Amino acid sequence: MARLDFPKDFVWGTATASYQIEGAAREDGRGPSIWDTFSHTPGKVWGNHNGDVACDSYHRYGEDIALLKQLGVKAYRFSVAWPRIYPQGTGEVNPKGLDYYRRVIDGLLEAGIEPCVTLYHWDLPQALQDRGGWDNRETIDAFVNYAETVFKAFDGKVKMWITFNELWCVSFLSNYLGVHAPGNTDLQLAVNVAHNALVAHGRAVKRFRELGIRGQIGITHNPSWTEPYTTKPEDVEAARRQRGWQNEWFFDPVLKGAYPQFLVDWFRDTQGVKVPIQPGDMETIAQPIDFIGVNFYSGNYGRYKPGAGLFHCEEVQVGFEKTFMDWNVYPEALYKVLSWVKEAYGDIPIYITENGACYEDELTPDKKVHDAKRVEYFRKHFIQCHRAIESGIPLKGYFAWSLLDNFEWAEGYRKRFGICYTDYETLARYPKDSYYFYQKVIADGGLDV
Ligand code: IFM
Repeated sequence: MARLDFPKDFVWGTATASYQIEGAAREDGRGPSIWDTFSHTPGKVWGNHNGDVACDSYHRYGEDIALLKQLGVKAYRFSVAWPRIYPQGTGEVNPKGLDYYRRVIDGLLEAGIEPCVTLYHWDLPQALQDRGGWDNRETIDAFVNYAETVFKAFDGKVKMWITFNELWCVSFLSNYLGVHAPGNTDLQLAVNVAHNALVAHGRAVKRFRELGIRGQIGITHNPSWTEPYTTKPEDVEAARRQRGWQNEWFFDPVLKGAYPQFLVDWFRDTQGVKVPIQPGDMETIAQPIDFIGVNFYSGNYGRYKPGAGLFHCEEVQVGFEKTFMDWNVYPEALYKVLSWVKEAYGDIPIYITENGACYEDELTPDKKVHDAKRVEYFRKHFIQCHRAIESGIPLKGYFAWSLLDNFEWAEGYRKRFGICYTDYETLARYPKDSYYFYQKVIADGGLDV
């Protein structure tokens, strides 16, 4: 047996997002978001579920904070719902929206937990979508204005800020693959959305610095790892394109100030799609940031197959164990992603801002959940985190996804990622075995493997 000790200042945390947990969709002046529209459109979400009530954290945040305190985390990552602050996206600020987050933030600080705020975890005000959403550069101005309001309101209390969560999902999953709100299927639109949101990120970081807001700011991407199935050049190239789409397309502009040229060429030559770069955009996007957030779940093997997806890359099934999302359990891919970040971008501090697994959990009659597979998933990923730190990668913290079972977007409530079980009938929360496992890892500052 070996002992894996983590650095004393390693930030252990857990994460959630506004639309997935808050509910209270029409309360205290909150305006509609694209997720209200999407989830209320029949057939878009499994079981036609929606986030009207979710985990009701808008009213039960005190219970959530008590769970976090008992868990022993140093930090809690949550997102602010833009339509609570600006119900129409711009215009008059809604003080009741800010009050809610003030209550959450003060509660966390009283419990000795650092709040980590994500400004955009997908709930774009519907009023902005009606004017083109992220395809319209006016949305960039609206975002910077919203960010400024939130920065000023919580300056000094929040020390860790994240502009955007997972722009691959915001752009390609939502506007090319049509799986998430607003549900479009247009590649040029998806590329525009990614670009404009990246500009919004850069402008918000710039504003953060100009205002002298205290703390650190970064962005969270969701890299995946496609390993070539063979060393044949066509397989290597196909896997490289697949990784580039998921990874470099978002990391390079932020950390290098340019899109990966091989993919720019690919989009132009094979799809007739161009990146709508305006003068000054790339400098704006590449504002220095303090850390990079990595949300990691899975990886795979890929090989060249004409016509397979955008990049002629087909996934090869090599026998990985799967989660209930049908995602491969491939912990070494986390190490590969972290190694690639260091190799490609140098010593930028990295936080794993999400990692976790979905399984079919059952609540026993005595209100326990024996989620052994999730425990094993965490254990294997902690081993890779430790390995990364040992090899000199500046990994500073880890946020488990998620504190609670919650609204899993197009999958509704049937897919559970929580370390606490949510009973959607009563809205009671029950810590699972994985919660107690994580609690012990945090208390011990590491684990035996
Ligand atoms: O639930 C999501 C989260 O909102 C963003 N990252 C992936 C999670 C699991 O799908």
